[in-house]
Amino acid sequence: MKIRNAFVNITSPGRNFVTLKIETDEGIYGLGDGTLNGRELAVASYLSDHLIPCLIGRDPFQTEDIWQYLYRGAYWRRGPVTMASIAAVDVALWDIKGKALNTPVYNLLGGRSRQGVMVYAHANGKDITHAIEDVERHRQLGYRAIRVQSGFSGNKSTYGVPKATGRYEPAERGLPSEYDWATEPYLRHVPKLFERVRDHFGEDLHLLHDCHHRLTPIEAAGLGKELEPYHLFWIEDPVPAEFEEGYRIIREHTTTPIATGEVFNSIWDAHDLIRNQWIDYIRMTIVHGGGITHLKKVADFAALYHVRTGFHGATDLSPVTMAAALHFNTAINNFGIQEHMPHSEETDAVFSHNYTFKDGYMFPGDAPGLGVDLDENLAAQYPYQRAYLPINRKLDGTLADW
Ligand code: GCO
Ligand code: MG
Repeated sequence: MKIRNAFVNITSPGRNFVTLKIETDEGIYGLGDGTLNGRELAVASYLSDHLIPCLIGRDPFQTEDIWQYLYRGAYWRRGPVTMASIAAVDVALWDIKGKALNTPVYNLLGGRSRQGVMVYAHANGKDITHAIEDVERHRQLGYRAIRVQSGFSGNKSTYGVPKATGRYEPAERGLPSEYDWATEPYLRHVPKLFERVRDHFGEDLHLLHDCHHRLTPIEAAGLGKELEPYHLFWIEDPVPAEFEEGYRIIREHTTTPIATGEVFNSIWDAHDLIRNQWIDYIRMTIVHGGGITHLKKVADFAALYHVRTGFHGATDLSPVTMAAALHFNTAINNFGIQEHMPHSEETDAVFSHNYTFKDGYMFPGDAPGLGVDLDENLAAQYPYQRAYLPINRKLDGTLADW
């Protein structure tokens, strides 16, 4: 079998997605996700202008060699644009391989290691009372693990909580909008939030929280300590994740588990964090981490240090990535949890898929390959729309981490 052609699809059914479709001379095709929130067109160009010409005529079964060719062969390694582009190719090739061998991708990665993939949902509210209502709503939907974010006095708006009513969506159309940020009221607020949530729901639920890169190591260490009585599943991205040694300070002070890495794109971003056991969960996922081929190596390395996976799964990761992650999570031994932020109906209509949700677990389905398809006619009805993640400023105007 040979790769005959490949092309990039950009569509915006509620939000932007970049999808690579690789076609073979035997009529089998595969899909890969290359969505990089707010930088979609850079990946599309990297794929169309630089990668696709190198793929034509190659054997799509050679996932390892093609990965090495695109990674080592470029000389310029790593970085989110490069690695999302390589991931799009890699995942499309695994999809082709599964379809050609008539088996779901999880069977190519070791087979089933578990019955289902535990996922966590997002609950949020403009204050603690509304957040508790949203936790209850998700509990009734069957979720056993719930991330909780809430607004607090001292900040007009914050990460994870929609500004107006409606779903929370990370990117907003148009140019970047601006939010304000004050650390002190946030640090006073979060322990109260989890005290109330635990009081209300007891110990049965797994509770998670995303600090979204906003604290200093010593602030995060203090927060982790104050949260210990509420037994969180994790706190996520307590400090900007490229600052690896910051995690050592957090670790020295608290036993609250730590997750990070959704912005990582290489094993070298996580190497010290893992080998020093400064984190418990690695969040780098398939689309931003160079695809299945690279993530398999990362997961195996992490397993040596009792670090488990907790893949990023916000709405900017397309259903193609969700499917790939579910196959991956089904097969590896050191799976921890998977983030699940359901896509809009428009997105699900453009990307029909075989994966399902029931009682807090997701299942990849048994269709050959990944079990996702792209309705190109419907996709064409949703042209790309410029969108960005917001930016964050301290109350005096200083630019801060979003
Ligand atoms: C999460 C993330 C997202 C990101 C977004 C960036 O944990 O789900 O932090 O909300 O901000 O995916 O594109
Ligand atoms: Mg996050």
